[in-house]
Amino acid sequence: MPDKHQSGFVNIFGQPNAGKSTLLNALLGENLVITSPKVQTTRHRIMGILTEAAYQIVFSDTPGIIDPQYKLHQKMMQHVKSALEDADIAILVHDITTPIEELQGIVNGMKLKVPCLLLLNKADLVKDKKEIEPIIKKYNDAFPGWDVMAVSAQKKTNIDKIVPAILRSLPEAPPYYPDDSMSDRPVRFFVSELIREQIYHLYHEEIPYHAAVIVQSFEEKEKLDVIKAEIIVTRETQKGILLGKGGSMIKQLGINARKNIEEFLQRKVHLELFIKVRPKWRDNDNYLREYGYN
Ligand SMILES: Nc1nc2c(ncn2[C@@H]2O[C@H](COP(=O)(O)OP(=O)(O)OP(=O)(O)O)[C@@H](O)[C@H]2O)c(=O)[nH]1
Ligand SMILES: [Mg+2]
Repeated sequence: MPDKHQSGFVNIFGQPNAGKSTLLNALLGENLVITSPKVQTTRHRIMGILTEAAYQIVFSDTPGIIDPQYKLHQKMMQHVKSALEDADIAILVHDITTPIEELQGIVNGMKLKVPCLLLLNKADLVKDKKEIEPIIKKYNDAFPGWDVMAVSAQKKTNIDKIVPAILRSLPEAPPYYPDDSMSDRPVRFFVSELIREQIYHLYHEEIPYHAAVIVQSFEEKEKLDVIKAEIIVTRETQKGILLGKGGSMIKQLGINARKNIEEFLQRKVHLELFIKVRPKWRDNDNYLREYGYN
């Protein structure tokens, strides 16, 4: 054992689509949480644990901060609140191409009391690299006392500078989790997320926002895992869109999701998808609980 061991909770916050989940995956070197080009992809607080001999960093990905429009949104913002309460360090992810005022808006509502690392993400989108220094300076001036860095979670630029910055203020403590744990969530959760991710990638307009996914059964057979999952939507018409012409869309969804699930589980998978219509599930406490949005 090294003489000094650091551990703590480093929780990731920011606006929808800023790249929080992509960042967590880059930090872990693994595709643990789902990402998509659409806003409001992440709906839960999801831990991703990074363990080394001298430290354990318990990261939490969180939903993008929004004004709640329905109960599902309220639940999502409760996940953000819980992460605000136990953070030892906050990572704020801000899309470098969006105005500083938007960040100020969410920061004012957060009342952060812990050290903060501000990551200006998507720095790859700044064509003229000479512009980056002045942008960092602008944020340094607006948020005195914070560490500010320009990074690209997607291109993995400056990602290796994040852990050293965290270790400068991570508490000295023994590890919170066994050294082989990756997350606080069970395999079934990640399987349902991988299906939901493909809904975000394949469908447009309201479909992703009206859909929930729940794994009904998961049987480990000798040669493969047999997984049955349900996709819940709010209207019959959405069911039709999900199916597509002659079932072509849901077939594609199954193929894409299965590929990613197999990669995640490192096992062959047989995936069966069912669609259920549950009007207004996003505003119904019982359904929200049933679908894992406690
Ligand atoms: N160009 C560029 N795109 C990025 C970068 N990081 C993330 N993205 C893209 O931005 C989009 C949103 O990324 P996510 O990681 O899902 O964003 P998020 O902040 O977790 O979003 P929510 O969960 O909806 O709050 C995806 O299409 C990513 O591929 C980056 O460094 N550069
Ligand atoms: Mg996310």
